[in-house]
Amino acid sequence: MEALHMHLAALAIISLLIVLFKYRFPYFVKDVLYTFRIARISWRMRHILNKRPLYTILDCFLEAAKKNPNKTFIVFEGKTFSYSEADKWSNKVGRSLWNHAPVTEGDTVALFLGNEPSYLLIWLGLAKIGCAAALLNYNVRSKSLLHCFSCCGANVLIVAAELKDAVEEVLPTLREQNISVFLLAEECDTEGMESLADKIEEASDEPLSSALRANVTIGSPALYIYTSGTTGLPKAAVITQQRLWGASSLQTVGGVTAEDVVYITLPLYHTSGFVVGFTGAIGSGATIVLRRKFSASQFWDDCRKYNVTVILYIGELMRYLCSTSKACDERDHQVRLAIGNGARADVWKEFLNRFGSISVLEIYGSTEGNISFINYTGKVGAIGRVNFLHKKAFPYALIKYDTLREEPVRDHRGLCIEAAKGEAGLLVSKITKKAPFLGYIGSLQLTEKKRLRDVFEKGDLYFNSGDLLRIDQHNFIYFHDRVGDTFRWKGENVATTEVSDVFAMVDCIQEANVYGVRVPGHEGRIGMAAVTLKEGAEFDPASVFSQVSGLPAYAQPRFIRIQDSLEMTGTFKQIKVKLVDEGFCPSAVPDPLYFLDDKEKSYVPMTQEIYHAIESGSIKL
Ligand SMILES: *[C@@H]1O[C@H](CO)[C@@H](O)[C@H](O)[C@H]1NC(C)=O
Ligand SMILES: *[C@@H]1O[C@H](CO)[C@@H](O)[C@H](O)[C@H]1NC(C)=O
Ligand SMILES: *[C@@H]1O[C@H](CO)[C@@H](O)[C@H](O)[C@H]1NC(C)=O
Ligand SMILES: *[C@@H]1O[C@H](CO)[C@@H](O)[C@H](O)[C@H]1NC(C)=O
Ligand SMILES: *[C@@H]1O[C@H](CO)[C@@H](O)[C@H](O)[C@H]1NC(C)=O
Ligand SMILES: CC(=O)N[C@H]1CO[C@H](CO)[C@@H](O)[C@@H]1O
Repeated sequence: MEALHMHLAALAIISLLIVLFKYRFPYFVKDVLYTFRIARISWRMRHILNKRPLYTILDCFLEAAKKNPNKTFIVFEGKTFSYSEADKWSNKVGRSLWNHAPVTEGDTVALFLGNEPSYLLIWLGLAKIGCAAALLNYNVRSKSLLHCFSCCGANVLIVAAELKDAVEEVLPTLREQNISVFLLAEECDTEGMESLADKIEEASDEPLSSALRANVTIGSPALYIYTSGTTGLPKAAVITQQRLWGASSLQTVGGVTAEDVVYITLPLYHTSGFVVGFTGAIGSGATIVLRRKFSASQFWDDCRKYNVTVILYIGELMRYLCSTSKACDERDHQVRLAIGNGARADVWKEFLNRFGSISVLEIYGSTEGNISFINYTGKVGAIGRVNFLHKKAFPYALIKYDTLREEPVRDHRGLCIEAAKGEAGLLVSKITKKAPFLGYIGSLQLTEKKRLRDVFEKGDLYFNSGDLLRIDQHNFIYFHDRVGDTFRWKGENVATTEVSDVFAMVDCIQEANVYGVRVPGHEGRIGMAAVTLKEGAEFDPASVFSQVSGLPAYAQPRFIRIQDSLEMTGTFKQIKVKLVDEGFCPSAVPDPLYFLDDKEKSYVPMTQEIYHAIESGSIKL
């Protein structure tokens, strides 16, 4: 009896200690498990990178094609390609380019194509002859297209049939530079452009000798991906073979296996679509369901039709899915994992609410950046957690940032200052051998702009992410805003996404793009919003005002501009620069304009009179 009591007491004490420990360190187990998982994946990665001969993503594909030739690799508009078919077709591509285009190992070929299987198969073909691909955004035209093309150093351009017109526009310049242009069609009668589809058709599908790519190393470029900034022209970031493996392993982090079906609706010219989706699926051996364009109304139907288990998202895509009208079968699907970035806490919650318990792998990172976080704790809204070992391996910090001057705050010694817990700070990560910043091709100046020196010591070197993050008391990391997406008014920082989220709650409003505009005689910028209305809805000034009045006065948009549609980049990022430049003068803005009238406690139509009153200072803002 006595012994039993002793045992029970001991048990009680141990339980109490466990409870106390969990209370004090609630995330200890998750942190440890995560660390183990990452350590295991890093170990596997090192093993892959150290293999001799070199083992690239292409080798991984070839191995899968040998092992499971009949397994479905790509599904597109009802057509399927098995691993073996994809292998053969890409042999034809590689061979026809080798024979007809002036390319050899180490060259770069630019791809100007929409989402279609050829995109993926041409990349495989290029990899087989040791060439890199530059993934041109199919929305760019004229000057921008020429800029993107020439900055990657390619001498060959492959164009989708439907994009022929866009290339014809710039063809004279391309011909001057002796660029070979191939059209992905059976025939082509434009002078200076050759057809490619017929050449691929004729080429043999026999394997290409690995001697053609014998000089490829782990540091060779595999891809050039353009990052779409909101200002200036796009920049080409180099994705080496090593980096390609690194980013492709995200599916492994999420536990994706060869049993999975991955649904790609994001454009293939971006990292999320091409690397996280396509080469990631090669890494995990999964099947890919590819779609030409994202469609919110078709999304779940496709998932059901093709037994999709893994989806890729960006924040806006999640928002679009949540704004579709409810369907009774919207939880009827097999999707278990969503991989992506940019999910805002409210949309994320709503997404789980509506579409069932889908595990969300939210990744923070950028195409060219050197630091990444993932959410492993199941905390909705957080992009990750400060983890001692992660921070030791990849030193990073959040530093105080002056959003008005758009530069880090520096102390009297000229060094940066770490942001306090709970305060938004600029994420910078130390550039080291393990975490290099490879920069943008052909632009030292742009590369230099992303480098930050003298951060904590004279002479040190960091990568400037351009993102403001926040770390809370429990060490959870949250995305706050892009640096360019914050403006300062009356000495306060306004995060534009925060204000747009408020507009999303107004009945009549479909979408809002919030930005800051300059006012004569004032420091900083005042808030303005471009909005679109829901179909058939009227602008309702009173209800807009009642939502907006919940914001601090400095964050309330003083002007609203109603547009038919909001201009976006290819990945649905809102374009603000033009709107900022156009400002709020009624004679310069072609759309209906409203002004927040303090006295009326509502939005009133903006007039030339009000504009002059603001200019002269008789209306105080
Ligand atoms: C793949 O399919 C072909 C033709 O249907 C068949 O001859 C072959 O044995 C299959 N290969 C494997 C490994 O199942
Ligand atoms: C243009 O390219 C062709 C082969 O593609 C080559 O024979 C020719 O010399 C090049 N001309 C110039 C001016 O570079
Ligand atoms: C590989 O590099 C060596 C030395 O630079 C060169 O001689 C050889 O031609 C290259 N191989 C190919 C396939 O380009
Ligand atoms: C999806 O799964 C069901 C049940 O397992 C199966 O009958 C169907 O053929 C699958 N569809 C596809 C496109 O693989
Ligand atoms: C991230 O958080 C979500 C909470 O929605 C959770 O479902 C998911 O499993 C988490 N991701 C990982 C990899 O743990
Ligand atoms: C943490 C992180 O993303 N580190 C990356 C830094 O860059 C190298 C190579 O470019 C990658 O291999 C690392 O994964």
